[in-house]
Amino acid sequence: MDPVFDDRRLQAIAEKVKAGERLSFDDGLALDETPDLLAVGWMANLVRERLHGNVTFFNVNRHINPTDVCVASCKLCAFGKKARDPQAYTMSLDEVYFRAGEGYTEAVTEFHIVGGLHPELNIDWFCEMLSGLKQRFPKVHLKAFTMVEIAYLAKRFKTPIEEVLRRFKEAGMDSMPGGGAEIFNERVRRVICDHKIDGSEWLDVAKMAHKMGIKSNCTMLYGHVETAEDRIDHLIRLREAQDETGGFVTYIPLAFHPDNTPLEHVPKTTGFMDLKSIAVARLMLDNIPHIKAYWVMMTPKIAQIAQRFGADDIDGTVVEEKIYHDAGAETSQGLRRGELLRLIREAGREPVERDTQYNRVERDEAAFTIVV
Ligand code: V47
Repeated sequence: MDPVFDDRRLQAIAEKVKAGERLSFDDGLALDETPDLLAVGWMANLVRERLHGNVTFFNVNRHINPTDVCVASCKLCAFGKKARDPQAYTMSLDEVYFRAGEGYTEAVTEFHIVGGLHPELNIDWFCEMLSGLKQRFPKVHLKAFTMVEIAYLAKRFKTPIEEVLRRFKEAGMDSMPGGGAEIFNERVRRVICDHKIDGSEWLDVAKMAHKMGIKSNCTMLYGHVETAEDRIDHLIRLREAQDETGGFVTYIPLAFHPDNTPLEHVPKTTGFMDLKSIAVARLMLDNIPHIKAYWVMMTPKIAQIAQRFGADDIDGTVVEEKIYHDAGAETSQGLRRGELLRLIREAGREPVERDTQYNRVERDEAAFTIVV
């Protein structure tokens, strides 16, 4: 029997959700603002099970951050450093290949590659990095560069965005991660990332990539100075772009971690808000196939519960994450495959290992008692 909600607005939204109708901006706001988290979670779970049944996806991946040198000074970030900072680093190409191969087993199916906006590393350098990685690890999917990095390289080296994307695709870039979207609202961007491309430019680069056959993810950074209206506006702008291109594969809400950033005074997000962000996204983003509860950011505990609040993905083993750990994340640097399986199974879901394009990866489980 369906539950009856005290909040009349939620009852009307639930009818729309059951009928598979698109939700409006006002519906989104009502979902974001209600304290009835269980009602929102119930609806999101309905949609999630309609789309993916009982399956929770995970992958076996490694993050590579070739440099933390960044010309931008975004207040949200604890990762980027100025070139003159003695603690800043930039890997040589050999170091990138070494890092990629460290602990490499046949298990790794994806390298997630993002870095700062380095003033010296040029388009050729990145092409060489991509082709060098492909040569050494031909079976590994290269999910590389945010829209922000692409737009920066285009501007810095006076090359059209389309040309940068074309060259990277030819060199081996298979798809793009969803970072750098933050919150599209300009007032908020001026506070948290005033040196970054604006929201429309982020969307334009994403749409161009999609039209060139390069799929990407998308994100939203929440829990800083944004309002509920800003969050729903962000989701609707992603939904509109997706109507146009169909190129977003997965949406990942990212909770702001204030430690070691100029916004250190901002309180950390709560479990309530983290779960709400997953559930509202599942309901609003009716055209984006997957919602990821990124355990590094939400903690494995919340990412596990999120599997019953709209999420169908928990990300992967990750291995050596820097961006969140520089901002005070207390989660570990990587999760073992067995631990991911335990989290998913305990939530009553069936773990399915996927590659970046959500093809199932078949494994001999017995071979995974030690590695990864
Ligand atoms: O672009 C930076 C955010 C993003 C902080 O596509 C911060 O599969 C919180 O995009 N507190 C990088 N967030 C992470 C990212 C991502 C992660 C996992 C999977 C995928 C995917 C993408 O993290 C940045 C920025 O939006 N970020 N600093 C901070 N202090």
